[in-house]
Amino acid sequence: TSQDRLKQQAAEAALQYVKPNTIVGVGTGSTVNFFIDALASMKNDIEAAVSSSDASTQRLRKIGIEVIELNNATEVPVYIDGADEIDEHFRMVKGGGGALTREKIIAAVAQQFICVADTSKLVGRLGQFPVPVEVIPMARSYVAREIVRLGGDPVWRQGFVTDNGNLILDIHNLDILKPVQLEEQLNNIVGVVTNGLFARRGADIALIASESGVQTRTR
Ligand code: DER
Repeated sequence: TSQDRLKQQAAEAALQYVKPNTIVGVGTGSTVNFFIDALASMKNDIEAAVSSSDASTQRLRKIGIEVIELNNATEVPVYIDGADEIDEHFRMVKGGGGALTREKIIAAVAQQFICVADTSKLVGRLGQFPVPVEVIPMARSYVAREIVRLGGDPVWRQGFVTDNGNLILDIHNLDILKPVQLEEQLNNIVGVVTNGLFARRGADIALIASESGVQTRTR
């Protein structure tokens, strides 16, 4: 589709940020899959990758890139990942693919977070896309009640278990005026592992593909 072509263009533009002989942080999703496929062209120049999901790990290994544990990575200069939404302040909603916890961990470690997206992900205000929240299974109902108190409509992503063995609640109908504040409120609910608001630590660079080309936005 034309959106796939845009995702591929954004993904390929990210190659220029991967420094030779360094560890590259790799996110999850269909845009990142195009990035992984493009990485094949420079796989001999990559020391190794750290990966945010089993799916990305398998795709990286298939093209012959070594995937190592984050704890064994001396440094992660760049992390390339997609987003479900990104605003003009580089704040994002992520987690549509269910990998938000490991994505957020690698993003916290990486020196530069490079978001690759097609223009449909650009929003004026975050929250149209339901905000995913990873929760410890026994806390699901309690967390759902607390989210209702915050004004959200939590929907259990039934049948989905994360790579960490946890569950996901997707929060609908949030009107997010203060993304950093809401990120912290969600973090403070006992039983929440991670929430999909990447506002406190957003992206540093956004590569946004549209019909007129790939726009590089720097924070
Ligand atoms: O789940 C995620 O955070 C993914 O990065 C998602 O936000 C982007 O997925 P897409 O590239 O398939 O749209």
